[in-house]
Amino acid sequence: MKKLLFGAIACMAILTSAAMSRAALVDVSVQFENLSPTNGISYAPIHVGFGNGTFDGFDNGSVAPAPIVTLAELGSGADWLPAFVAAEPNAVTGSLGGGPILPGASASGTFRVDTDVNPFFTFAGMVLPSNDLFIGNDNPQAFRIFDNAGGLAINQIDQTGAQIWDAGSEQAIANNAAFIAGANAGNRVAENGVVSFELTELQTYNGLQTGAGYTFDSSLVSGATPIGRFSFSVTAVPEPTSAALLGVALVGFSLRRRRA
Ligand SMILES: [Ca+2]
Ligand SMILES: [Ca+2]
Repeated sequence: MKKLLFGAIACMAILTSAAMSRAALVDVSVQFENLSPTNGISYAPIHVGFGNGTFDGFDNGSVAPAPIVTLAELGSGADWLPAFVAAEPNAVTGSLGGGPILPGASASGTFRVDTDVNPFFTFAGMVLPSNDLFIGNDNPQAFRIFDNAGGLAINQIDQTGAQIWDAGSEQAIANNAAFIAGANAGNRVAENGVVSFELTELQTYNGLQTGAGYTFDSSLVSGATPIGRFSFSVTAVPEPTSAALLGVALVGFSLRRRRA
């Protein structure tokens, strides 16, 4: 009987320590839908990260930092993603979509995130066509996706036309714009401005053929027009370590029980 009691206590101790050491890991799926009307705006791949809320990629009213400039002018996350990880070595980052995300289309990705370490979501993506327009969150703590229990605190983030930023880095000249047929996006004329909300600049590209073949129409996108939506869903990560421990504990328990 003593052995049985000891076995039960040992079993509980192992299970308790397994539960306490458990990281709050989830697989979070992120989908970005381009809600812009047909012939409205498209997007370059959307770059995202889950972090601790300290990486701040840009500020409204200030000169855009270099990583946001390359992202807003050419759609690339080649500077922004490393800048995120340099600021937050434990952040989980990635990109949604491998090419332009056209009106009505979606792009998605799945990320393994420790909800205790990286509860905040940050995003940045170039608006197409444009010279330096983008969407993104100025405040790195604007979207706390996970609550303290590791559940989803936010399952959707909506964007409208009024939330489009101008990086203030490149003048709006259609011949130098990305996603305009025949233009050379590698050319640029410096704007020497600051980051600001900017919607009217889209008129620069009206009536021009986009890289996807449709003719762009800025009148389809007003400040209130839904232009994008992030949706989140989570799946718990199986825990091989605690499952194995549970197995060992149960075997030990039943052996002791048989002997007693
Ligand atoms: Ca900021
Ligand atoms: Ca500009």
